[in-house]
Order: sequence, then C-alpha cells, then structure tokens
Amino acid sequence: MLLYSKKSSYFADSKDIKTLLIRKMKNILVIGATGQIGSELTMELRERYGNEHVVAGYIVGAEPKGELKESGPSAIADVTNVEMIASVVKQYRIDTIYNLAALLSVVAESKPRLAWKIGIDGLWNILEVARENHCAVFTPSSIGSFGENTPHNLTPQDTIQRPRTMYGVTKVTTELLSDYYHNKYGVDTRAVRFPGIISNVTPPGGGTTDYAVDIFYYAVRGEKFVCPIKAGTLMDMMYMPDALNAAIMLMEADPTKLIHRNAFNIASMSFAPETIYEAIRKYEPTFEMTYDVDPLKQRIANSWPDKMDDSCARAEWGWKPTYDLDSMTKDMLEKLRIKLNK
Ligand code: AKB
Repeated sequence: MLLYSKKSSYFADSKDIKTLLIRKMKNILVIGATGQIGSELTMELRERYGNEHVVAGYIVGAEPKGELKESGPSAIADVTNVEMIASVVKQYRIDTIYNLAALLSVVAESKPRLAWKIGIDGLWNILEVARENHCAVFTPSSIGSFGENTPHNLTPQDTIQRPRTMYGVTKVTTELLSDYYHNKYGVDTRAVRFPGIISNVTPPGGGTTDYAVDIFYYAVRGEKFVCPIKAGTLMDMMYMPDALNAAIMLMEADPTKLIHRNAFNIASMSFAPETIYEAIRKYEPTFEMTYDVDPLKQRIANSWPDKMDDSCARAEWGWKPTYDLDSMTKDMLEKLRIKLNK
C-alpha cells in the first residue's frame, strides 16, 4: 500500500508526508443524524467532504428537517435492522460510518434493555456490515465508561472501567467490541470518550451532563435555573465545535500512528455547577441559580471522572481543543440570544 508506507521512495521526495498520510473518507453515513451530535456532525462533514457525500441516517419519527434535509441525501437507517444498514451502505457506496445511535445515561437507566438493543445489538450489526463492505467505523464512548473505582483526577487512558450504569456497561462493551472487530477482522474502528457536550443547536435528551446546556437557555431567557447536580461536582465538558473536530480528526488520522483505538480520552474543560454559573454571570450579572439535587443524576455524576488525562489523543493524532470555559460561554450566549430572539 504505497499511500500508507512511510518507507516508500514516493514519500522520501514528498514535501508534505503528513498530509499524504491523512485517511480519506469519500462517502460517509451518519447514523443518528438528527440527534444532538449527529445533526451538527452531518453538516460539518458535508461542509468538508461535499453535501452529496454525506448521508443523514435517521429512524422513523426522527426525520431530518430544514437545512439538514435540504442540503444532502438522507436515508432511514435503523441500527437494529442489519439488512437496512447493509442496503444503505451499498446504495451510497459508503466507506465510513459514524454510528451515533445510543440512549444517554439517565434514560438508559429507565430502559436498560432498549439501551443494550440500540447500543450493542445495533453496534454488532454496524460492525458486520462494515466488515463485509470494508467501512471504517466511529462509535463514540463516553466519560460514562468509567465507574466509582476509576481514578477520578486525571483519569488515565488505560485504567479501571467498572461502571454500574447500563449506559456505562454499553460504552465499555462498545469499546471492547470495536477493538475486537479491529483485531480479529481488521475493521478500521476508532473512537473517543466524549465528555458532556455543550451546544446551541440540538438539545441533548436524558443525559447527566444536560444541566450544562440547560443553564444557558435559562440564563438567556432571564429565568432562574434550578440545578440538579450538587455544587462541587466536577465533570469533563466540551463545546460542540471541538467535539466535531475530534471525531473528524481521529477518522482522518494516520492509522500507523494509532497505538490506541477504542477509545481515546479527550478533554478541554472540567467544571462544577457553581463555576459555570459564575462564568455566565460575568455576561448576565442578574442570572440566579439554586439547587434541587436529582439523586440518580448525582449518583451517576459522582461515579464519573473529575477530569480526564487526554495525553494519548494529543500524542497519537494531534488532538487539541480550541475552546475554554470563557470562550465557550461567550459564544453560547451570543448564539442563543439570536436563536431565542433575546
Ligand atoms: C450523558 O450525560 O449521558 C452524556 C455523556 C457524558 O455521555 N452527555
């Protein structure tokens, strides 16, 4: 394989070896394209790879709308239906799948069987289709893949992963199954462990970190926010543009540099409720917050890292976030004021 051989004489003469080693995605399927991450990832991929090369996969009842619908192809792609996934992959000659189908942590606790069906039975279907059709696969893991006995401060890349939530169980299984398909069948599986993602476009639903999105809507509407997470509870968070960049950078990365695959710790900021509250008050000085702690959310939050060590992602594929708490807060408030007409 000339393109990936560092020893080839072709590269010896090349001025920009790094650029040539970048993995190219030609036709991409985003499964869960109407969800929190999927809706923005699909648009970002269309911007970078061309509208017609990125298929928005959705399930009945969650159809794409507006720009997402108008700007490129879309197809029903239910992860629980292996024939359906195979047929979409063949029809659009897909070489890369972003598999974002999952239930978030809180809702997965109330529907554990469904969380497994979508997260793991669904992943098995995707990996089988990928194996037969030579696709690369990105299936995100999460800070939820860690548990109470994981070191919480600067959580290492390789460490104890014994979560007690169904979300965590599916995320650890996702990592293991993705590595299994890579090691056994050579499927190009790659993933990151996402922190709580903060965005002003599609709201999350049923997660433990959702408070860090909701708080901005309350601040912009001029309403008091009641926080379900206790003061002092640290969790990793990330602004959506950095999360999208991580997912795309990793799938474009030179495979010869990847020591790890499923899944990389990535981090950009870690904060507790009172810290984000103060960051917002810098721009909205009259904003008020009180606490009414949700026991389930608090139990889940307590079991997650305070802050992850992302040095492997930085070393192996050049991960580097752009936003910190202040620059994210400023941008979120500006965008939401426009969105909510405030
Ligand atoms: C959740 O809170 O469930 C998600 C996550 C951190 O994976 N946002």
